[in-house]
Amino acid sequence: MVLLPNGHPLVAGSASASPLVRALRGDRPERTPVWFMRQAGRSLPEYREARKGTTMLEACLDPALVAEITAQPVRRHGVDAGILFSDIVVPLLLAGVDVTIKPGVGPVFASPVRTAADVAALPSLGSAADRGGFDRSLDVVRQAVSASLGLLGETPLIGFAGAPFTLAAYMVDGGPSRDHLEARRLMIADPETWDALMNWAADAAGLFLRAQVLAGASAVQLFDSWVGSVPRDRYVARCAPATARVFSHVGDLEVPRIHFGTHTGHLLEDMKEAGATAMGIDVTVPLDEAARRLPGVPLQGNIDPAVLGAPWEAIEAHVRDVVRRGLAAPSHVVNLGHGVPPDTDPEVLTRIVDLVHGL
Ligand code: 1CP
Repeated sequence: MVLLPNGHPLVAGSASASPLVRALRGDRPERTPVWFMRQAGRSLPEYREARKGTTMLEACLDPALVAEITAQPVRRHGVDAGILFSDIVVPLLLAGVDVTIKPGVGPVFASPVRTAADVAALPSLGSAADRGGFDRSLDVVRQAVSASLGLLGETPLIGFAGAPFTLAAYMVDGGPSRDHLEARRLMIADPETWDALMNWAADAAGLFLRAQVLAGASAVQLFDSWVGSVPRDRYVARCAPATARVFSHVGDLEVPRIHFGTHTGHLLEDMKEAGATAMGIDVTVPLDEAARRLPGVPLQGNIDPAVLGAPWEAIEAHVRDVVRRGLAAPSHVVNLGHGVPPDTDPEVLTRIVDLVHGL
């Protein structure tokens, strides 16, 4: 059994009996759990207020502020989970990579990583055992998790990381890109350099996840948001092994492992195979179809974020349809098919939570 720093067994206590964790383990709790990807963020006025005068990455490194922002959507909407307020590039920053988050744009890297020499020049990560520089720098994440648990009470916290392809898509391109062309080029032109970069990103993400779980996160989600641009054979050969390496960093910890990407209909089985215990489904695959393709696998998703701006009757009909299709899976955590659009009326999200809880 793994013990938390406070001496309590991992995933003991109320959070492990929560509807979220029960559903992620394949159970159907009385209340269907619901949370929203990007539930903490610009759709909330209290978030915009809390973030005033602080850059995104400064905010991610301030444990008290992280806890407050993590708790905001739980307080407001009554969702069944908090997700740590952070970003997929935070472990890269903590490892010593020169990255910023440009408002309205996203992650931007000072030096794109494109050659064997660029990969060799990435900071060493050491291992959790040797308490090297990276492990020590993760203390701020551990503090942020602890502070969040303090505000969340009985509500479980989800830890997360970016999967190696999605991290590499930013690192190779140097920032957000439409089709991740530079990354997909490197994957084909120089597979050795690509694999080395993927393994580095896998260890950074894996150690980040592990730190969150050991500090008390009840479940993890690995975001491979952009891997849908990769054809299946190349996913299996050049992406899945590194994703499996991320999951192996938390494989001995008894927490559910959710895996999610957009436009990944062609990859669902392979993504599950890489080591997930539950799958997040994007809007392009109906949940009943996903359930047929992933027998026995708990599913999460997949309300279309585009419906959030529609009249309530259309939203309600869509949510009911998603929940009905989700009955084909052993269990279902209701979520969106991707993140909350920043201009979403937060009252709509609260109403969806009430609707799902009442069904
Ligand atoms: O409630 C939450 O979900 C908040 C925590 C969170 C998470 C899980 C943030 C805060 N970022 C993420 C993960 C993340 N970051 C992903 C995977 C999830 C997804 O697909 O949505 C990705 C791809 C990123 C990269 C990123 N960071 C982008 C996307 C850029 C692109 O390529 O189009 C952006 C805009 C950011 C910045 C960011 N991260 C988080 C917030 C709230 C913001 C906006 C910052 C701001 O307030 O200006």
